[in-house]
Amino acid sequence: MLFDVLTIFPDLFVSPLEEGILRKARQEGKIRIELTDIRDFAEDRHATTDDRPFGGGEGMVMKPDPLAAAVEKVRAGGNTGKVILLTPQGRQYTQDIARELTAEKSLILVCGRYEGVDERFRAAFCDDEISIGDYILTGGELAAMVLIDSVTRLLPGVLGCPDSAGKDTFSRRLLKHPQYTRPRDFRGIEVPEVLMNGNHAAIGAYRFIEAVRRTLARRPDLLIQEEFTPEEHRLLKKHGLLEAISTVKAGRPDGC
Ligand code: 9D3
Repeated sequence: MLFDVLTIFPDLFVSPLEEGILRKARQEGKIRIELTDIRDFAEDRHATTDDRPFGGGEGMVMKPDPLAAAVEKVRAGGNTGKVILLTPQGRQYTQDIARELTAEKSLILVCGRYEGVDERFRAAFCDDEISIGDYILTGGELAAMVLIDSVTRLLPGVLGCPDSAGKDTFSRRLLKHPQYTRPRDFRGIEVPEVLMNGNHAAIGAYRFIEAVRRTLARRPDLLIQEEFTPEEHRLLKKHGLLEAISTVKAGRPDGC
């Protein structure tokens, strides 16, 4: 998959993309990341990419012409994919959107800065607009990296084990059960006995119940759409968790 990234800070991308799984995916040719400095497409001798908003107001707006010229350059270079603008006004990014994007051969990611981009560039060039959540960043660059990271790990052959991409927190809508490794005794706190005796059915049941307890406590919203097998239902009943789950599903996560 090809990611063309348009930014005024291409250097921000260097180190995050050059370590770990992303580095390996690039080396193996599973992804390509091309950085385009929007400033190279500015027309004046000061390489201006932003200007004051017509009508007045705080902050600066990214000029449409350097952005348009940068998109046209990557298009001419062969990227025919969707243009995605990273913006606080976009639809909120989720694992479902990451999965959708794995179907694309290439993408053009436009990182906004300042108070945003000129509306005429947005309307004429952007196919999609994505926000990574309700908090304020200084620009779209970190959001673009989040998107690249989360899409890349889903591509075939990127993770060692073909299952590990799908079996995470957000494939089944339950949080992960608590995990333990050596030592068996850490500062007087021991690993739960059930994990030490090799009874895999008991371990599976313990982990399922702990995952449900955690999800109920921290992310009850995730349980609303979750469905359980008859065996899981039996375990939930045995541990007295059925009522709490019904309450969540009835849309009253506070129990009132
Ligand atoms: C009027 C208030 N503005 C600043 C306090 C709004 C504003 C403009 C530009 C807030 C953030 C930004 C820069 N952010 C992004 O470009 C961005 C972003 C984000 O801030 N949060 C979550 N996802 C994204 S994607 C791009």
